[in-house]
Amino acid sequence: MRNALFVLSLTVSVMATTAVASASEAQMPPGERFLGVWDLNGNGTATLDELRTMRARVFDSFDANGDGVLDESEYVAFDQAREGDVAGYEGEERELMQRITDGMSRSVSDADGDGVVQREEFLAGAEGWLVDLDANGDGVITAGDFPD
Ligand SMILES: [Ca+2]
Ligand SMILES: [Ca+2]
Ligand SMILES: [Ca+2]
Repeated sequence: MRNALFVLSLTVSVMATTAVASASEAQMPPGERFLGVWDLNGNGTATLDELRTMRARVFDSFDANGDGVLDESEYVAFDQAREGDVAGYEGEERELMQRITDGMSRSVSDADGDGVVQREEFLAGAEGWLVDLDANGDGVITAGDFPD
């Protein structure tokens, strides 16, 4: 069941055709895990373009009926997947992973407050997400934005 895949392992799964996140992947520090998925060209820097591109893939994989909208029921599966990403972490790492995944929550993503998330709304959410995670304020996400 595709929607049960961990969100932060999605690209890894798609690209490497591995089915599920391994235990070692769940133990990876959140920042490293984030970049492993969202830095699409693997140059150590996740740009706004990469966040938008990857968000489109995440959106499409959870838009079960393909209508370009993530509704409440589709968000149930998405919420479960993000909870799966947070599970296994403790303390500060858990807080960081929670913060990363909360950036895709329905409450954050539903900018116009109509209760559902349109595809473009979800892609546009990449901007605020980047600003939130960009601790050193250089406009991109790198290892330097996460605690050692
Ligand atoms: Ca990159
Ligand atoms: Ca839908
Ligand atoms: Ca940065």
